[in-house]
Amino acid sequence: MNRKVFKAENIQQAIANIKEELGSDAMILSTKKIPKKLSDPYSKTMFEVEAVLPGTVSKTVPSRADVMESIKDDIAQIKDMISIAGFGNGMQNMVCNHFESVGILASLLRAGVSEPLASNIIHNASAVMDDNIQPDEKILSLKKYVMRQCLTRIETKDFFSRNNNSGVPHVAAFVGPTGVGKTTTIAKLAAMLTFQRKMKVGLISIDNYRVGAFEQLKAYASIMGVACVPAFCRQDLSCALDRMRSMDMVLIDTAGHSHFDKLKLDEILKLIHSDFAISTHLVLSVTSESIIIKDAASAFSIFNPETVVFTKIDEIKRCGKILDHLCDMKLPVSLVANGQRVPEDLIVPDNPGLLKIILGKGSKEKDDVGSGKRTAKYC
Ligand SMILES: Nc1nc2c(ncn2[C@@H]2O[C@H](COP(=O)(O)OP(=O)(O)OP(=O)(O)O)[C@@H](O)[C@H]2O)c(=O)[nH]1
Ligand SMILES: [Mg+2]
Repeated sequence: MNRKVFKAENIQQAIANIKEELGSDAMILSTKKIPKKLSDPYSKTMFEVEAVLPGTVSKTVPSRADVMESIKDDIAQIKDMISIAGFGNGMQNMVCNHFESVGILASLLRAGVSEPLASNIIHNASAVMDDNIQPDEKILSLKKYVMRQCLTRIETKDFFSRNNNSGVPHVAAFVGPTGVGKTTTIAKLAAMLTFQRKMKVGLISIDNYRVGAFEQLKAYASIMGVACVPAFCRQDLSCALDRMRSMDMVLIDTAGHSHFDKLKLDEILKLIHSDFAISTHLVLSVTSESIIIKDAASAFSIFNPETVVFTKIDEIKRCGKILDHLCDMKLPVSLVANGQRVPEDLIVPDNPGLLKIILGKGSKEKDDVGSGKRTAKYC
């Protein structure tokens, strides 16, 4: 017999046995981990290594393509192990306890999901997995459970789909730190609502802080043929809303301020949160450091935002941190902006679409976990 399977408690021992029996020229065809039987407390985890003598490979191996495929898989697994080895001990323990999770865990980490969240997801997914499942099906099944775990952590809301049935326009204000893309997102959204959803849209700028802020919004509004007015005090805002009462949707652009500037945030809050029924939407750029996003989300929570908008996903390679932020914020995502082009670069994601965005970047081409197209449009 040319091919032989060697069983041992570890790979090194199996290789030693192969060398002893087949000689040091023997070629390894495959390796497999056989988990210990849960029903037998005395059973041990074993490894199976399949080996063959060199001159006999072509007769025994079904095809060269199969061998190449198996080598590719092994290399991919080694790469995954190496990438996980760069993380803390917690990750390595996780892999030891859930050997089948190597590839999926590496995908989550490569996508930018934090170590604690990635291990929590794998842990929960493994816990609900059927123990009696065949080893071959384990990886596929684990992927399915991991996707479910991720989906339970995200929520989307097509907030701006509502048409005006109530007789009064829905008024939505966009708040957030400086330069995150509030004005640009409003321009994109106004175009989408006007031209795709056939809604009557009005724009109001209450940004009296930055020079040229109103002109920026007005320029977009003029191109679209949409009404746009400034409002720099409560009376102005009241008049502006009165003028726009026949609209379906009124979008309010606010001034960007540092999340540390409580006074400025309070000024905006006083202006928009009093007699007016205005929903707020928090705009955050994914290019900001995670700690800044976290602090900003906390500071802007005084506005009690109904949804969050993530911008500039085109500027980063890995969007996994969005999953971490959604776990903290517990807000539905209404929009995702993926570029500077107005109106094209705006996505209204559904849950699977958002998950593809979150996990899509950084994952391997053929990996099921997050194989979505980065710039897929969901409008
Ligand atoms: N790459 C990229 N750039 C974007 C995106 N959204 C907005 N920008 C750019 O970000 C810059 C700031 O955009 P604004 O819309 O002015 O940001 P803002 O939040 O209104 O800024 P302030 O009003 O000053 O707080 C502009 O150069 C936009 O073109 C996006 O999704 N991707
Ligand atoms: Mg602005």
